[in-house]
Order: sequence, then structure tokens, then C-alpha cells
Amino acid sequence: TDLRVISMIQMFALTIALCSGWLYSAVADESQVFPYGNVPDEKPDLPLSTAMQRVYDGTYAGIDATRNELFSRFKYTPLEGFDYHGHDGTVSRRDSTKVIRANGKYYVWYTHRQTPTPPNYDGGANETIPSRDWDLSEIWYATSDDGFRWEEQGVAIKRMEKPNAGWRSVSTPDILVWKGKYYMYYQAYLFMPGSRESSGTNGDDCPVSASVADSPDGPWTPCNKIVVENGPPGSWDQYVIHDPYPLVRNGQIYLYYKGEMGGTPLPVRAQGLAIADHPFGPFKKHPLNPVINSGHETSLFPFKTGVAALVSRHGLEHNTIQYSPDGVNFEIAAITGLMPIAPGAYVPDAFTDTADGRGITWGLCHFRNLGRDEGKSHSMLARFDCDLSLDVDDLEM
Ligand code: AAL
Repeated sequence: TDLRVISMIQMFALTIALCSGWLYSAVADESQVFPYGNVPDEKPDLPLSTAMQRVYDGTYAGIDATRNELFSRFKYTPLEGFDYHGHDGTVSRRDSTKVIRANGKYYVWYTHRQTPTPPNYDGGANETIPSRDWDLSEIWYATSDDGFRWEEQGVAIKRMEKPNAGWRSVSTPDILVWKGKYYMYYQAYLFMPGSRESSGTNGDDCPVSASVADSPDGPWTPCNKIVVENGPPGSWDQYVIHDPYPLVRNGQIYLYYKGEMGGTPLPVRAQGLAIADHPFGPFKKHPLNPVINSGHETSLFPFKTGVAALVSRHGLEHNTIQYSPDGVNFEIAAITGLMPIAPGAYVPDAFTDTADGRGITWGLCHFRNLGRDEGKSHSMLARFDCDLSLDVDDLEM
């Protein structure tokens, strides 16, 4: 009997040992895949799902992992120095340019709307009541020592004299520094935004015009002509040339912009490229346009020998950061989220015609539709920080 009891105890102990060993190895196997939540360098000798297989193959979502230096998250900080009149909707700041450095300070320009009432989106707009947040606007500018505290300097570019393009509103600017002069590109409205029903793009139709100055503080002289024309009838950019965004590349001005094709339920938006030898044109649209099939506001920067783009908000490839070796043929390099809206980054090598682009770490963007439900729609500028620079390894996020 004693022997039988002993062998039963032994069997029991053996079973416990085997089970706990099995349990232990199961736990150990799992931890081989994600020890402390990290993916180990070595592929574990275990069956893997196709999703985990991609992790070890270095092809997340089919993306070459060697390009993951173009992955970043984004951090946001409110700015100091801007008055929004208690956020009553009569003052708006949005769609900032790239940030540049001049005279020992940072400079930025943006759409500034100050109107007696907030925008009326329901057909009640007129000569003084804006139809959109960017209607009846001017281009204003601000300077800063640190990118957080800004001093608003006032108007840079006013609305044009009627009937010149930009008489109704000038908005959504971007800056080019070229041969010692400063050039500002902007949406130049010939119609009240939203007033043309034919377009299928909510009527936000406009071309692009430009102004020049010897100093970032102005005075700015408008060229009073259209520098990037709408496309011919039926083309992808026939109604809208938005978000002009110049870079210098191959000794020329590469101006990216957003076009819209109309369509339901949402208009299809894409980004094109127009190239010129002189800032006032003629700009020749690239024969492969559109060059980016998604996105909203343009935001690009020289990266290594090519160009990188933040592609956000619209289209099948929204929430991606893309790379193009030639500035024309873009591929997805990284997938991300919570991207800045209408980003204008500090791009120190935007105009140096570099073949060794260094990337970006911060810029300004906007938060939009604030107070819209209470009829006080407006936008405000904010700062974003990111880690898309080859010179900065570990920004604290
Ligand atoms: C944006 C930009 C353009 C549009 C409107 C103001 O953020 O794409 O500028 O016209 O919205």
C-alpha cells in the first residue's frame, strides 16, 4: 500500500511538473515573440501569423523597413502671443507657410481673417460677411525667437484691387526665398469661396498668384497676374489650385499644389507639381500630374537626395509619409496618425537646392472648425514637433 501511495504521489508530482513545464514553455514561447513588448532581433523558431511574419521580414504593410526613418508621431503645443477675441469667431488664423529663419528670428505667414461676424456657411455671406473661414482674408505674419512665443507683426499682403485675382480674399500662403528676394504664393480668389455651384468642389475655386519683397518684413509688391492657372475643362485641377508650396530643386522652383476633382460623397483630392525657372512663372505642370494621389494641404521637404511628403486627411493613402527620389514619383515610406493639419514646417534646406536633405523637427499647423456648432467657426495656429530629421535621433515625444 505504501508503495502504491508513493507511486501515486510520484505520478501526481510528475504530472504537475510536466504541466507546469508545458505551461512554462508556452509562456516562454510567447515572450520570445514579444519580450517586454519589443520585437526581438532574431526570428523565433515558432509558427507565426502572416502579420508577425511581416514584422520579422521588415516589410510592415509592404514597406521597406530601411525607410522607417520617415516614421514619426506628432506632438502639439499651444502658441503664445495670438489674440482670438475670446474665440468669438471674428478672428481666425490658419494655413501657415513654412517657417523660415531671417534676421536672427523665425518668420511665419498665415491666413488672417478679422471680420465683423463669423463666417456664414449657409448662403448669408455678402461684401462683409465671410462665406468660409478663409474668405475676406489677408496674409499676416509673426516672428519668434523660440517657435513657441510669437509676436504678430500685422498685415503682409492685403486683398487685391478688384478685378485682380485676390480681390475677394487672399489665403493659404507659402514662402519662397530665391536669389536674395522673398516670394509669397497664395490662393487668389476671384469669387466668393463656395459661391460657384458648378464646380462640385464646394465652389472653393481659385488660382494662385504671388507677390515679391526685398525683406521678409515687406513691403510686398503683387505681380497681379495668375502664376499657376486652373487646368483646362475636364482636367483634375480645373477648379482648384490650392495650397501652393514651393521648394528649390535642380536649380528650379518646384511648386506643389492641391487640386480637386469633385465627386461624391467627398471630392477626390490629389497633389500636383508645377515647375518654373522664375518665381512668377511661366509654371509648367508636370506631365505625370497628379504626383500624390491623396492628402490635403501640401507639406514637403528635401530628404536625402529626394523629397518627402506628409500626406494627411484625405484619400486612400492618407496618414502616410511618402518619399520620392525625384520629387515626382512618390511611394509610401511610413504609416502614422494624428498628423498636423495644414503643416508649415521649419525646413532649413527648402531653398538651398540640396541633394542631402536633412528633414524636419517642428513647424506650425492649425486646429479648425473651432466653435462651429455655436456659429463661431474659426481656426487657431499651434506648434507641432516630430522626429523626421536625420540629425536628431531621439526627440522626446
Ligand atoms: C485649407 C486649404 C485651402 C482651402 C481651405 C483654405 O486648409 O486646403 O485653404 O481652400 O482649406
